[in-house]
Amino acid sequence: MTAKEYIEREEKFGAHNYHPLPAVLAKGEGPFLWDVEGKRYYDFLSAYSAVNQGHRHPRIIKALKEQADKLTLTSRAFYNDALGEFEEYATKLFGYDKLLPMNTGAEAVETALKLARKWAYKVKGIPENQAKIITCEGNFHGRTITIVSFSTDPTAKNDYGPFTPGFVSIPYNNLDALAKELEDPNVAAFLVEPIQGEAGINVPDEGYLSKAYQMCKEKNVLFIADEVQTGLARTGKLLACDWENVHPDILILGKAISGGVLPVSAVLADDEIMLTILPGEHGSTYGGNPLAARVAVEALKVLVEEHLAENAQRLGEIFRAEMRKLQQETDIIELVRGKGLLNAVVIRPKNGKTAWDVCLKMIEYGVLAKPTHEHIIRFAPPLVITEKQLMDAIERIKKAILEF
Ligand code: IF1
Repeated sequence: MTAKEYIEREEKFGAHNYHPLPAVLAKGEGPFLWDVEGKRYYDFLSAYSAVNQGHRHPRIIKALKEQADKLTLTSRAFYNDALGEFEEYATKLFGYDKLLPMNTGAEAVETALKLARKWAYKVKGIPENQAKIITCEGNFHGRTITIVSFSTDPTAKNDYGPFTPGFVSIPYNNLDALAKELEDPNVAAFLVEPIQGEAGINVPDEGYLSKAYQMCKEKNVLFIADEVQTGLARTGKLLACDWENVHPDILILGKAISGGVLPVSAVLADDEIMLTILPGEHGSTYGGNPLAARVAVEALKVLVEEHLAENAQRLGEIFRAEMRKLQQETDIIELVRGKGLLNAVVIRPKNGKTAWDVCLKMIEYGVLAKPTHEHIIRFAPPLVITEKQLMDAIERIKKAILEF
């Protein structure tokens, strides 16, 4: 089959809830992807930071295969011999009493919101059904009806009402707005992305997270960090919150916790919060399955043992410096921003050409990246990329951009 035929089949039989770039991929390894015609690309999306460890990392695939030959799913009706290892490894790595495993990022966010509400009623003493959760404008936390209830993106939200009440929205990176909302004694939690991904790699001012955390503590409000995209070495530290030495009350992880192999997500918190949910009050059929648990442990160990945070930090500096050099050569680049290997280049649309057209041109030169909004291109390669590979990819990106 040709690429065109693959695309037509998906268009015909699949729902139209995505508009993919026209690359039909068939194989991946490390920082590379290959299409059905055998053309090789540098992957600069990393499945939205799910493949931080690179495609098909040998250690993770080995863990997957070994466990697949033994046991894949038991449900939580019984114990299994793998989940405890995942819980122990992750809680010690991130410094929490307990872990609650789920599958997708959205489910982990939902879990965190449920925990915050339970804690509000059982520990903080907020009157029944009065708990409020503060969220940020421009957020992206997933696709469930409750989560889109506090989205400010009409595309994600429109026509999905009626919405879940109990959420308020404040401008991101604005401590005054946070202070005002925190005056309400019924506030249970503040939910925040350390860097806003969908909003265009929106990096807050230095001190924002630590100040916000401190303000929450003063009001006995839980600080919930959604590190689904920013976590797990992507920004040059194990967690983006580590940049400001913030230890969130509730930590949400997903994506790279399985290295792009299976949907695995997790919520971490201490006993005071986690033990408010009692047996039968929350769960998931696949959450904590032994296959996912083995894969997750190996995926986390790879991040730590291969020093991928350090690599992301070092190569991120190089990437931004090279893009800023390029900015001197062309007026099409308005801005370069990011942290570690989570970066965005903001384009000045020219002659009706947008970030989408730049991405199409990059495909020609063997680089896959995805626009967010009309004018922003996200650059987030797997963290196993080497400096030599990065420089090769940058040359290709430069060529594509300079053609505009
Ligand atoms: C899609 C963006 C990225 C997330 C944060 C929770 C979730 C996500 C911070 C939910 C998911 C995705 C999903 C993907 C697009 C994408 C995305 F462009 F929308 F913003 F990564 F940048 N918290 N992010 O970023 O996790 O339930 O999907 O496992 O196609 O919707 P999920």
